[in-house]
Amino acid sequence: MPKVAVLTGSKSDVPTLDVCVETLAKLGIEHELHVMSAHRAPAKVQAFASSAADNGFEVIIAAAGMAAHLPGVVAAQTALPVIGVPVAQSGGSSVSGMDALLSIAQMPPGIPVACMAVNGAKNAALYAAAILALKHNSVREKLLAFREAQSKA
Ligand code: RP5
Repeated sequence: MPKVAVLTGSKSDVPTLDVCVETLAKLGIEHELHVMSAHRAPAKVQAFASSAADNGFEVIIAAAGMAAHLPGVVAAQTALPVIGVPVAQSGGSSVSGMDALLSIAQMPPGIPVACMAVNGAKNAALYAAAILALKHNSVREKLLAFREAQSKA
C-alpha cells in the first residue's frame, strides 16, 4: 500500500490541509500528517526527511506559510518527490501567500519541488495520486474514477 507524508510547518496550517487529507483518504491512499517547522524544529525535519524513503513513504507533501522553507529543506534530504503547498492564512502573512508561493516555487537548480497554488491542498493530494498511479493500479483506478465523477458533476 503506497504511503504519503503530509507535513506542515505549524499547527495553524492544519485546517488548510484538511482537504488534502480528505482527498487522500477518498482515493484510498495511506497517509500520515505531521507538524514540523523547518525553522523551529530543524532536527525533527532532518530526521524525518532523511529516513522517509526507508520508512515506506513514496511521496511527501509539505505545506508552509510565510518564508516557507519546509518543502525545500525536505527535498534537500530525500530523493522522494516533494509537493509544496504555499499557505496563506486569514490574518496571517500580510502579503496573502505571495511570500510562501515564491519561497516554494523559486527553488535553486538541483533540488526541485513541485509547487501547487496558494492553499492548493486538494491538488497536492491529486498530484501525489498521479505520481503513485504510475506504479500502483489501485490508485490509478481511483484517480480515474475521481476524474470521471468530477466531469459528470
Ligand atoms: C510557517 O509560519 C508556518 O507554516 C505557518 O504558516 C507560519 C506561521 O506559523 P505560526 O506562527 O502560526 O505557528 O512556518
